[in-house]
Amino acid sequence: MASNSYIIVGAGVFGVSTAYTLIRKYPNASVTIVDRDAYDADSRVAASWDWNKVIRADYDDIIYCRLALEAQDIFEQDPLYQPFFHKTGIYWMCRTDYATQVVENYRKLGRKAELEAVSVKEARKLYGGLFEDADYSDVRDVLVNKTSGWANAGDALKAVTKKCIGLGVKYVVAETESLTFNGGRCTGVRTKKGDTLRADKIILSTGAFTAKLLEQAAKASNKPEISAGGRIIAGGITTGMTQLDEESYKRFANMPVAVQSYNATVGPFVGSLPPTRDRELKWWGQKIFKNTQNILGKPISAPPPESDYAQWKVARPLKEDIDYANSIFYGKNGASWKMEKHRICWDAFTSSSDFIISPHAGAQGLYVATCGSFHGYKFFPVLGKYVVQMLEGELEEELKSKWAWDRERPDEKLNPEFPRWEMKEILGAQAKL
Ligand SMILES: Cc1cc2nc3c(=O)[nH]c(=O)nc-3n(C[C@H](O)[C@H](O)[C@H](O)COP(=O)(O)OP(=O)(O)OC[C@H]3O[C@@H](n4cnc5c(N)ncnc54)[C@H](O)[C@@H]3O)c2cc1C
Ligand SMILES: *[C@@H]1O[C@H](CO)[C@@H](O)[C@H](O)[C@H]1NC(C)=O
Ligand SMILES: CC(=O)N[C@H]1CO[C@H](CO)[C@@H](O)[C@@H]1O
Repeated sequence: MASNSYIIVGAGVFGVSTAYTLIRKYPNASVTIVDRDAYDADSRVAASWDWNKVIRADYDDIIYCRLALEAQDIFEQDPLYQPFFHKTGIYWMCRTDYATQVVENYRKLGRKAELEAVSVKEARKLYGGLFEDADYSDVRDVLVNKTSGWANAGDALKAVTKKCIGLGVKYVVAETESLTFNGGRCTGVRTKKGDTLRADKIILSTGAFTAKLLEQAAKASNKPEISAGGRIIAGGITTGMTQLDEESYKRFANMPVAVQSYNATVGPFVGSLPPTRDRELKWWGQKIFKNTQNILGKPISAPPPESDYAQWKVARPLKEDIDYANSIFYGKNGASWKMEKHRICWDAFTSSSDFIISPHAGAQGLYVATCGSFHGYKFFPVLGKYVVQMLEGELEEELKSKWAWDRERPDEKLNPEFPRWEMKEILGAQAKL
């Protein structure tokens, strides 16, 4: 049974994919997206709004491997997504037995694994020696394949959002400050300006802001059970770009997505993305950080309070993280590159890096669909399908328990990607931004 009105807070991949699925399934339903930024704004805070993102299916977790293959098929075939996908392949410097596990997962899923693990010696010679000077210390093998690539992330998000609006989805630009309740039921959202919007189902796809929003709603309604209570952590990571000159561009234009992976002791994986049409080559850094603040009396990690999350104010120690990333991929080949743009990108994390796609246990009519945990973008074309299954109680058992609001959560220390720094710790004396 379809309920006929939905409010989705947040126009990143989780929210937009949900809106797109709903409006096609129920063309007469009222589907409203509320976001603090216009979908075509020049600058947005969404993690999903980016120059580019890696689209890969090489997961050691077989569930995400299956979902990523499903999503990648759509990126390749659906005319809505296809223009934004670039199937460049991947070059994955592995320090664990990840490569073997990925190959095994493909086999189990009955897919032809167009990927293989090659020795470091062989790998250095691939792609005309682009990665000959990378840091291979402790690397066991390099996973190379043709199936992965990258997407023009912000452009794809804009195109799908526009399509939703064309199909009748309403897009409201407003900051949601709180939620409204009638007894145990969530009935709508209240904006910062004081407007109230109501619907049968309220879906929060608010990314890094989610824990803060839930805290505000808990406080305003005197419902402590609405708090995220440690389930959702906002984490930040620095990205940086250089613009290649014509000559380097020729060399790097057809490069694969490159990844350096480590383990839970050393740190998260670091990546470098092929140049965009503006010849801009991108990295993300190795330092993933929380920004724990006192929010209504509780220590909660959230993006900086500025309306743009202060995402363009990147302090020197974070820029150095990008210089470091450059050095471990390109060594002397990239030593003279000048970094042109830096951004801090904020996402919502769980300790297992699993999404939360679940009814909120604290109120009826309230749902959470977010927590991309730094790997959510690639699932853009399929997220909505699973969110709608969740809304309708039809999510398969395995996904339901993996993405549940209430579940056992593993020790974050076992997760290499989990934020292990405080932002102010990295910024040190320069914290007075
Ligand atoms: C540096 C970096 C690199 C990444 N690389 C990859 C990659 O290569 N591949 C990959 O698959 N994934 C990657 N990810 C992860 C991916 O970007 C995220 O998991 C995903 O985009 C999260 O989507 P979302 O919809 O939950 O949140 P977001 O995209 O952040 O969207 C949340 C939206 O909610 C809005 N919002 C929040 N609070 C409010 C409020 N109170 N009122 C109104 N609106 C509000 C925001 O404006 C925003 O538009 C990366 C993330 C980062 C940060
Ligand atoms: C992680 O890798 C480092 C160096 O590569 C090694 O010293 C450490 O023991 C590894 N940790 C685990 C848990 O495997
Ligand atoms: C097994 C396999 O398909 N390997 C390929 C991975 O991608 C690189 C780059 O396209 C090819 O050179 C390999 O043959």
